[in-house]
Amino acid sequence: MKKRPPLPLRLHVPEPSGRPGHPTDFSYLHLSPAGAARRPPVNTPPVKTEDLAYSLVRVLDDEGRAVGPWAPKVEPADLIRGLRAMMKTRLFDARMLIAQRQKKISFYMQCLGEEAIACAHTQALQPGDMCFPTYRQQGLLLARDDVSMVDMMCQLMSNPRDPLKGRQLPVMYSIKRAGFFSIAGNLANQFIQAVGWAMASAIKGDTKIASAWIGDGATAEADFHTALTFAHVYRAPVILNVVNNQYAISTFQAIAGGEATTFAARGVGCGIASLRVDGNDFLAVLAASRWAAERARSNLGPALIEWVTYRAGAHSTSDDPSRYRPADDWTRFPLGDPIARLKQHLIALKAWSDAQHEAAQKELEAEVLAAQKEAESHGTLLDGHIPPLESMFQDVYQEMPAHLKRQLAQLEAEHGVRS
Ligand SMILES: Cc1ncc(C[n+]2csc(CCOP(=O)(O)OP(=O)(O)O)c2C)c(N)n1
Ligand SMILES: [Mg+2]
Repeated sequence: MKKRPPLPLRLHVPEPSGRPGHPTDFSYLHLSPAGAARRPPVNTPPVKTEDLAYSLVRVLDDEGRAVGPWAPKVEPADLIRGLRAMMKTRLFDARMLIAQRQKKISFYMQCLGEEAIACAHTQALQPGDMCFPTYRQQGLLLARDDVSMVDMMCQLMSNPRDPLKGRQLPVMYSIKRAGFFSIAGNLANQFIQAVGWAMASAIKGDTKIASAWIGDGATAEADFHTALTFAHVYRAPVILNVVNNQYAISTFQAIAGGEATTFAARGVGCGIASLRVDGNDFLAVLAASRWAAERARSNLGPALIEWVTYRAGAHSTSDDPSRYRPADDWTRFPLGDPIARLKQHLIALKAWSDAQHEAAQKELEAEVLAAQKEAESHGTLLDGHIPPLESMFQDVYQEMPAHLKRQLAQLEAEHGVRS
């Protein structure tokens, strides 16, 4: 018998199902109907969550009803608070995007379409818990009453009232008392930091948990996998959030490994209880976040949650998504708009109305505008109001060493700064 010549080997390179001019085929998402996914007890062993890592936890159905075992017990007042937080986040983003175009800010990143994830998650956390966010979780701050929009805007404008004194890129907030760890531009390190913080909390016998954040693209970094190993081995009290918004700048999520499996399935493989959840469904986000938080708080170990959502806007102000995907892609995304979905639910409950929605929109618009006016009164990038030069010598050492004292004196002599 003649031997068949060996097959030439080839690699598989995933391709997105949509391109400019070609509408995306979203069937790759493998959605489950609302209410279909089961809700296991919080002490379920990780291996028993396998089916939930491949299906999709959803609560809100197409009519805006809350259905199935994940429907959370929640007061309409808290849902209204959540709705307003999402609306405020969207308005804040829209205004800051314009401010960047007006050159008042050097750079901006919106979370358009992803607002439910941060705004609902924050309702499942307690004071003292610590989030290790990426640049797309501004909703964690905007959902809180104790964080000033003016301070956030001053950080974006790098003006003298910037609490971070111009030392961070715009958007890279740091507000410890609000449970918001300093954002780093280096992707994925949030995950190991969060797991380490959670382990320290347990070592101290504290009661605070950590919440780690990462995007679909950044899961391809080694830090993600290191974090999963430590979280699993020591049962660290941490929630591991993977925000799958379908893109990492222009790169489709399949390139980071979301084509033949799910990001949630990474957790199960590492011995971590995992869920894949509709990230545009405020109620599902709240229910899954509570489940994971209770698990972490009860020494039952970490949980990984893949939030399925869509990055409706550009990656950042330096990006133009119409170059690599259909410009109207978001309008076809099957999980819809998180604000519209919660609004529909509240109206169905008779706890909200179109008129109330419109009034809230106007009120929040005025609030964001007033904050912007106040922030701009401290200066923007346009008028060159930056933190004083001598501030770069501050907060570095407890006692300023001799060489820095010399440099500061030199600066004073040359530029007339106060020492
Ligand atoms: C270690 C590292 N590699 C690359 C980059 C450049 N970079 C910034 S954002 C980004 C895409 C991240 O995508 P994803 O993790 O999906 O998060 P998303 O922006 O979609 O929220 C890349 C590659 C970086 N900041 N850090
Ligand atoms: Mg992404």
